[in-house]
Amino acid sequence: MSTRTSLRSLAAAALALSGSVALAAGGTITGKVESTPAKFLAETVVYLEKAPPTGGAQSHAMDQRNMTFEPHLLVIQAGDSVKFLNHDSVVHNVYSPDNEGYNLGAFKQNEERSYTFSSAGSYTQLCSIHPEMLGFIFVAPSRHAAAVDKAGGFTLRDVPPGTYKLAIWNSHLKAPAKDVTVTAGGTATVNFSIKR
Ligand SMILES: [Cu+2]
Repeated sequence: MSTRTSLRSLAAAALALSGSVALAAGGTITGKVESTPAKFLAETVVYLEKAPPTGGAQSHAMDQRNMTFEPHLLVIQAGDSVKFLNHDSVVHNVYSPDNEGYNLGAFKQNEERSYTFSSAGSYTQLCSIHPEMLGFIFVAPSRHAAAVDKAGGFTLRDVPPGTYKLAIWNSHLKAPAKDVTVTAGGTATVNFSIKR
């Protein structure tokens, strides 16, 4: 084989490889959740039940502003941490009775506390000083998890090809998990109807 030919075939192989890598990037799962009653729709997460964790730990933030937790629902991956902020002029507390539970004490404006979530699951986010304050932190097994949008829509991107159980979490309602098969570059559509 001449040097020129082998270089040319090397370039062709590299091109083929980069093409297959782009293709292997994964597929998309999209769909819509219908909620009965509709008032709990915002408190819904769609996630892959058994998927390996993706990437390293990340840091997120949940603010306390105008006597509410913002965002109302935060979706993270097990091992991630959340910084709790306080932008109100009053003292707030941060605690959850769920799973391993935590209580980060009371802290005033512009102070913050951090917590690392080691176990997957849903955490009701409460403030002991203001019982009307309520938020949720959903700790998913992987980053293939998303809160639904205002219309109930969701999209999980870059899912490695394979067959999974697509599960749904809601603060009050439920629906069984569904099987979904993801192909490289493909889009699978899965809809849910959640009720009591
Ligand atoms: Cu408070």
